[in-house]
Amino acid sequence: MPKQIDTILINIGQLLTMESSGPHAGKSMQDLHVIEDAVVGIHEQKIVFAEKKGAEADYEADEIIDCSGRLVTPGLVDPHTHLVFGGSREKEMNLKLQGISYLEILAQGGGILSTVKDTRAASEEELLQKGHLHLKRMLSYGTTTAEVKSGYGLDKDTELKQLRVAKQLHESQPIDLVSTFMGAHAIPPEDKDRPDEFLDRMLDLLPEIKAEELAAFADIFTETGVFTVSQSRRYLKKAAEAGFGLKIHADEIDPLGGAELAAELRAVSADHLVGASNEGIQQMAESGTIAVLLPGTTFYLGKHTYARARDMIDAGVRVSLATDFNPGSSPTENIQLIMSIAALHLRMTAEEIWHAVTVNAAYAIGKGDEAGQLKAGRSADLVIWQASNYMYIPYHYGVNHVHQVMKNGTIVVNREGGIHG
Ligand code: IZC
Ligand code: ZN
Repeated sequence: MPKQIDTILINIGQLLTMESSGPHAGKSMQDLHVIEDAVVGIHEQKIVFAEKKGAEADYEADEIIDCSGRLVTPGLVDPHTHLVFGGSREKEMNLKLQGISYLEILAQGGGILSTVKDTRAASEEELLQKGHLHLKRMLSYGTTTAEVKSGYGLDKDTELKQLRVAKQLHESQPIDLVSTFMGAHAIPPEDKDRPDEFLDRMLDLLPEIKAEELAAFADIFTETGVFTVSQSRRYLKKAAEAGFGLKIHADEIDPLGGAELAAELRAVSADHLVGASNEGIQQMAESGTIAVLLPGTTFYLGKHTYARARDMIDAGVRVSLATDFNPGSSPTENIQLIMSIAALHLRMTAEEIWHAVTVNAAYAIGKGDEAGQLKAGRSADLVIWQASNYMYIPYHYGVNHVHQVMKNGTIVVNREGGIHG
């Protein structure tokens, strides 16, 4: 008697299961296992099998999805976003054209601080509606799990408001969200001359955030004109003591030693790393801290020096990629575009890139056991692409290659289209 299950995907041209017992480090990111002519079985929201054709022989399904030779991969994981915010910053584009830098705009009370003003003024309802719009777009590009940071409040009420909105968003739309408390994103104008007292006030929020289960991670912007390495060390140590996983905005613009700090504190991830030193890279390889690279931000800031992904991979670092979706330095929900920029400017291969947006990204947000891989028992989160092979996605840039997105066994995005490549 065949076993009855909900759904079988047949005629998969290429299947990437990304099956792995941990994040891929360094050169092993090149080892991509591709199954040609594959099938995937799904029952009660979970994967039953994801294998070569033939595995379906013992099963019958209520629904057959014919993939007609398309590529199928795990749902993508975007491990660094700032997607809950008020307002937008299109007016800063002209300032950039005049040669005013990101940190100069911030020092003049714009940049992050302009979004802080708008986020403080926005109601919870407004933030929710806006968040829904952005998440709908992220999902349409194939993202089924994402991280989201607070940090546009910089006061108790607004930080908690942002985190509560993120929790409601997690519960009310398909993308699974992991929250990070980033009260240490900038120094608000009212605390301009007392950054340490400001950080203490943000640390005081940790017990409440923990009790309400509003965030799993704490993060800080370690940068010139924002927080120093020693302020960051003190802050993150307290956050770790309070039970939070650690993330750091490290060496984004100026090389301050953020990578070394991340390794020293055994942070789960260090993000940006454009200016990371050789020592910092080596230490991250040893500590297992995942590098979350954000090349869309470098591109959008109009810079020509990108994070040294090749050196990181050679040194054995676990590398991941994210959009950094935010209203200032990376206004895009499109992780496929980031995959193309990673190929062109980080010189990462397609094989490395697929690890960076699935399994490694999931580990970077503490979800390695749940997301980023297709294997029996896991949630059926997957993308059916309008392409026949995995190399095609970073290659044909700036457009959306999604055919269908499945979340927990249900098709949640359906875009008609042919097959490229
Ligand atoms: O709103 O500018 N780098 N934080 C640190 C950001 C970029 C987000 C922003
Ligand atoms: Zn960021």
